Amino acid sequence: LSIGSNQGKIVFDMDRVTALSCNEKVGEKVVLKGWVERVRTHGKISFFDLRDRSSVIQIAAFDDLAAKVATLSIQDVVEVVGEVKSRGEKYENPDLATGKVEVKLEKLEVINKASEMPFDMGGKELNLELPTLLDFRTLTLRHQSVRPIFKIQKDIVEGFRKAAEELECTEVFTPTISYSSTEGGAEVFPIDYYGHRAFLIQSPQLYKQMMVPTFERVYLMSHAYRAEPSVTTRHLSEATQMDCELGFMDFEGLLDALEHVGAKTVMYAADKNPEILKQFGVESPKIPKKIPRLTMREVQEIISKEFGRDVSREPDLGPEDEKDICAWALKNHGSDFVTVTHYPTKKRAFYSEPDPESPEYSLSYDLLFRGIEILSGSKRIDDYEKLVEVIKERNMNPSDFEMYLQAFKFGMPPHGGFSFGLERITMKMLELGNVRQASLFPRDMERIDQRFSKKEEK
Ligand code: AMO
Repeated sequence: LSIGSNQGKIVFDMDRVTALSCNEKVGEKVVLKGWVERVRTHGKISFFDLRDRSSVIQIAAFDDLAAKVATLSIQDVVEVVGEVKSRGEKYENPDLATGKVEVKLEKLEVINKASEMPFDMGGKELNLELPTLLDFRTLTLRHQSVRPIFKIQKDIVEGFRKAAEELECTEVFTPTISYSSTEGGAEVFPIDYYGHRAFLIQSPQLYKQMMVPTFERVYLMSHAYRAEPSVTTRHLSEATQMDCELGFMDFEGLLDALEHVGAKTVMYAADKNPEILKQFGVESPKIPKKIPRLTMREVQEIISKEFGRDVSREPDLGPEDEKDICAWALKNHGSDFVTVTHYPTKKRAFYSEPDPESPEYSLSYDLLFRGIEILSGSKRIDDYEKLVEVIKERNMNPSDFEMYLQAFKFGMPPHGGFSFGLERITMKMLELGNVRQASLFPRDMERIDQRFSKKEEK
């Protein structure tokens, strides 16, 4: 391929080098471009940290140039010309990927000036309350304590994609505007679609099932919208789901598949980012060869016995139960994962297949990770008549599911699947306190980018 004036060489800015590449350029004159992260002035000597897409590097300035550096503001966009120098052992910074070198400034140009920061952006940590962290999102996303969250998130996606490809799934791209609600219930955003009623999807569920007769095995990444009626640390109104749907699978096969994809996804991201785990003070996930698998009722028995809370008659697991059973799995099985199966049929979405041996429980499962559900799924009802029946039983109208039901009318194999919540995995991977920290621009009932003002709410 030879596109553009560089004849296909992947260098779009011939003169410029990246911060990280300076490790190999001691003694060379370089041009760097980026953002000012931190400025330190000591009279005739000034230093600043320059950040670009690769890393951060220290720029050292003397005399007149030191005075010019002293006038820089944090987040100014600058161009630097200088010579790469070895720092010498005494001045090395082991915390920095470029810590053995620095650039001796020869020329400094401010490309675009930044306004004064509303808070201190120069420190290692950003000590801000969550609302402020989100109010100034375009600023805080640049900070060294926030940026890595989204680096590891990108690797979680990469790991998921690799694992799904190993299962011979084909990636598909499905719509987020739907004729019917997906999961049922009240948590759906209706929209006005050219004067017709439509909904934002609560999950890509119906579309991934419809793709089984086309590709047999599919995977996808999709935004999903839930009109969550309350503010919690684990719910977003717009979340990212990573889904698989697999044809000709039995229940055991589905459990094997979800555990394989789950383990591969988190381990891939952890193995690729040991320095980020270290920065956040967390360990790599512990995933044994045999992940503990329990039915929901078994979980309740363990909780009643080991934690002294009688939850045996509860219809579902609550957040406290998820925490407790994960603590139990870590202690007894050295596992950060627990697979829980057989949730009550009534508690699951209409498409979940009841267990033929005891139909009040479904062939469903959740995967818990470090105290929270990160995945959910089930074997599906694949019989057309049965599906129409359950839709009616749940007071929904089969005519709202016309396209979906069409797929079942014309040859649907036994199948099932699962869905991971990307932000939830990211949150637990780095042990963040709130799922909003794992979303670039989180939506909840109190904000879309900006907080809804009190006046607007009235
Ligand atoms: P479920 O509703 O459990 O299942 O969603 C799947 C996974 O997506 C994540 N998730 C969320 N994350 C943040 N905020 C939310 N509001 C939110 N809702 C869900 C969770 C959850 O485990 N169609 C089924 C999946 C299937 O059967 O294949 C479904 O959507 O990590």
